[in-house]
Amino acid sequence: MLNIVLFGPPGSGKGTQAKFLEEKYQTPQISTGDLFRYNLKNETELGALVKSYMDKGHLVPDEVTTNMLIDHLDNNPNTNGYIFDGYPRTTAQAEALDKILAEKYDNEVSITLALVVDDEILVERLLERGKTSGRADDIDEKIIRDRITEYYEKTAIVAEHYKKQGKWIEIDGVGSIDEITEKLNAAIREVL
Ligand code: B4P
Repeated sequence: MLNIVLFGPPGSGKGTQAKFLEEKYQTPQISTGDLFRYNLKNETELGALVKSYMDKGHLVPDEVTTNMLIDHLDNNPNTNGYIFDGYPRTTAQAEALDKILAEKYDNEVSITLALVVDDEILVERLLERGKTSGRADDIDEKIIRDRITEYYEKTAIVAEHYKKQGKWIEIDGVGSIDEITEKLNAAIREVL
C-alpha cells in the first residue's frame, strides 16, 4: 500500500498535485476540504455543522473531521493506498490516521510530502482562485490570512509527528505545476 500525506498551508498546491499523483499511482485522493464542500453544497446535516467553521477559515473540530474520514474510507476501500490531501491538520488527526490505517489495513503512512510556499504567494494564489471558485473562504483577504495563521498555530506542529517517524520530506512548492509534480514523484520513488 502507498499512503501519501500531502501537507502544506492553504494554497500550497496540495489539491492541485493530488490529482496528478492519484492518476499515476492509482491511489485515490481524499480531500477533507472537498468532502466538507460536498456536504455544504448538498445541505446535509454535516454541511450545516461545518459551515460556520469553514466560512471563517477555521479548522472543523477533530472528531467531526475524523469521523467523516472513517466513513469515506469505509465506503471507498482501496488496497493500493490513498493520497490524503488536507488531513491530518492537527496532531490528534495524525494520531487518528495512524490508528485508522493500522486497524483497517494493518498499514501506515508511507511518506509525508510537505509543500513549502511563502505566505504572500499563498495569499496571491488564493485570491486568484477566489475570482472563479465561488469559495467563501477564498474571496476575503482577512479570511485567507486567518487560514494561514490557523495553519501556523495548529497544523505546522504536525511536522514533529512525522519527523519522529522519519517520514517527513519538504518540497519547494514554488515553480511550475509540472516541476513540482516531478519533485514529488522523485521523493515517492525513494519509498516505492
Ligand atoms: P482545503 O480544501 O484543504 O483547502 P486549501 O487548504 O485551500 O487547499 P487546496 O488543496 O484546495 O488548494 P491548493 O493548495 O491545491 O480546506 C478548506 C477548509 O476545510 C479549511 O480551511 C477547513 O475549514 C476545512 N478542513 C479541511 N480539512 C480539514 C481538517 N483535516 N481538519 C479540520 N478542518 C479541515 O491550490 C490553491 C491555488 O493555488 C489554486 O488556485 C491552484 O491553481 C494554485 N496553484 C497550485 N499550485 C500552483 C503553482 N505551482 N503555481 C501557481 N499556482 C498554483
